[in-house]
Amino acid sequence: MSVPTFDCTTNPTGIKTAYADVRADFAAIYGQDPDFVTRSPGRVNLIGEHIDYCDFSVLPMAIEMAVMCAVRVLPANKTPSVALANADPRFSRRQFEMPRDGAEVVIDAAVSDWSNYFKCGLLVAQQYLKNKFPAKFRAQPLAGLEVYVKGNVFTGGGLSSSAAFICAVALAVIRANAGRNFQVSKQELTQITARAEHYVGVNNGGMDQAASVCGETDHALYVEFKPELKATPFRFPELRNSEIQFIIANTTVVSNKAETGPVNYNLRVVEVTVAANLLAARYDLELQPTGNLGKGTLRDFMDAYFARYRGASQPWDGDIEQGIMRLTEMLKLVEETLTQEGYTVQQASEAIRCSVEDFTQIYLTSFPVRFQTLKLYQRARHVFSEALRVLKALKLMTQGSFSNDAQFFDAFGQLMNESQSSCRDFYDCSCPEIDEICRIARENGSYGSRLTGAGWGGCTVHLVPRSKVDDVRSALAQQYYANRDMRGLKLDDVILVSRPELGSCVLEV
Ligand code: NG1
Ligand code: MG
Repeated sequence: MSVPTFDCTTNPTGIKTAYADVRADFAAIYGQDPDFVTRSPGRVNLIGEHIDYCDFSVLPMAIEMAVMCAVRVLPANKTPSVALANADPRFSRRQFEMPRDGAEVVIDAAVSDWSNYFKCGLLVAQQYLKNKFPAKFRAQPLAGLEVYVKGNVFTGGGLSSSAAFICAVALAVIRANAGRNFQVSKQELTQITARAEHYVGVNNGGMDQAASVCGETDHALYVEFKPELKATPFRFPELRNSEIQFIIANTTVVSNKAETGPVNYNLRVVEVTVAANLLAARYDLELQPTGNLGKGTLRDFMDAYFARYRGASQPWDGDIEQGIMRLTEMLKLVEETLTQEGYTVQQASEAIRCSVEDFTQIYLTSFPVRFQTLKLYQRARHVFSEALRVLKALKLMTQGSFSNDAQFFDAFGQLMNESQSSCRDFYDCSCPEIDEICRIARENGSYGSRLTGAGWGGCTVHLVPRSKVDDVRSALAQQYYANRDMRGLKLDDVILVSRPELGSCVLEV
C-alpha cells in the first residue's frame, strides 16, 4: 500500500470541479473576490457499515462530488461576524456575530438549520486554534468571514454531504485565522471534525471525515481507528480484461439523522455499546472508557477478552490474519452469550449488573433514544461479521491474485452482498427501496450491491465491470427511477460513477 501525504494540500493540480464558478458567484454576492476556496469531497463506503463507532476499520473512498467554501476574511477593524450564502436555494442567507472574548460558538441543536452544520465546523476549528495558538485565540474572537457555499453531494443521501461541508468549513476557518502559510495535518483535521456532528445531536463515528479529509486521487482508503486514527490509501487491483467500477445509485429516500436518530442511528450506537458491556459483564472484564458513549466498544471487548483468556500480549494491531481469527471467535461468543429476543431495560441492566437508574443515565440520556427492546444479539452479530468482511475485502484488494477477472468480481461482490443482507436482517438499516435497487442491479450485471452510509434511505453502491455499467444504469432507469417522483432530479443526478478523488484542500485565489 502506498504512503499517504500528511498535510492538507494547497492548490492541487487536476481537481476536476472547476472553481472559477464559485469565485464568480462569490464576487456577484459580496462585490469582491474571495481570498481562498476550500474543498472537501463526499465519500462512498465500499464496505464496513456501522462499525466505525465500534472502532473497527472500514473501506471508503472520497468521490468527485464535493462541497466548496469560498471565503473572504474581513478586516480586523470590523465587528467580527459571519455572512453565509449557499448556491442551493433551499438554504437561505444567514448572518451572525462571532462570540466575543474567545467565548465558544454556541449551537442550538433543537433548531434544524443549515447554518448549524457551518457552526459545527466553526466550533471545532475554534477549539483547535485555541489549543494550538493559545496566546492569540484564548481571549480573542475569530476573524469575521464572508462565505459562499456550493456543493454537489446529495444531502440526506448517504454520501456524507454533512461531513464534506463540515470539513470544508473547519479547514476554511483554520486557513482564515492561522494564515496561508500554516499547514494543518490530515490527521488533525480528521480528529477535530470526526466529532463535530455530535453538536447537532448525531453520535457518529469518524469514517466520513477520514474519507473526506484523507482521500487520494485514484485510491480507496483503509481507515483504522485504533490504536490511532490512520487512513492508508490503496489502489484497486489491475485485472486482465475488465476495469473495476463502483456505481452509486440514490434511492431518493431522504434520511435525516438529526431528526430520526432516536429510533435509528443513535439507537444503534446505544445497542452496540450495551452489547459490549453485557459481554464484558458475562466474561468478568473491565472495558476502557472509550467510544461514543464513553463506555467501551465491541472492539474494546474483543481486546480485553483476548488479553484475559487467550494470552494476547497486545490489543489487535490491525494485522489481517490475526483479525480474521479474533473476529471469528467473537462471532462464536455472540451465539453463545446473547439471546435473539430483544432485551428490555430491566433485563439489560440486570445482565450488566447496574441499576435501571444508572443504566438510563449512562446509555439513554446523552443522546435521547426510543425503543421497545434492545436487539443486542442482532447488532453485535452484524458488527463482528461486517468487521470480518472488511478484512477479507482488504485482502482481496491488496493481496489477491486472480486467474481470471470473474474470480475477483465474484469474491468481492459476495462480500458486498453479504454486507447488505446483514444490514437488512441484523442491523435493520435497509429499506424496501434499497432492497429493490440492489435486486435490479444484481439482475443486470452487478456482482455486489449494498447500501452505503447509514442506510434507511440514501445511496447504494454496486460493483460492476466497466462493460456492464450501461446495462445496470438503464435497468435502474426503467425499473426503478421511471416509477418514482424524482422531485426535479435528472438521471445523472441520481446514478453516479466516480473515480476516487483527492480529499480536503485549499485553493488560494
Ligand atoms: P452517513 O449516513 O453517510 O452520514 C453515517 C455516519 C458514519 C458511519 C455510517 C454508517 C455521520 C456523519 N456518519 O454515515 O460515521 O457510522 O453512517 O457506516 O453520521
Ligand atoms: Mg451525514
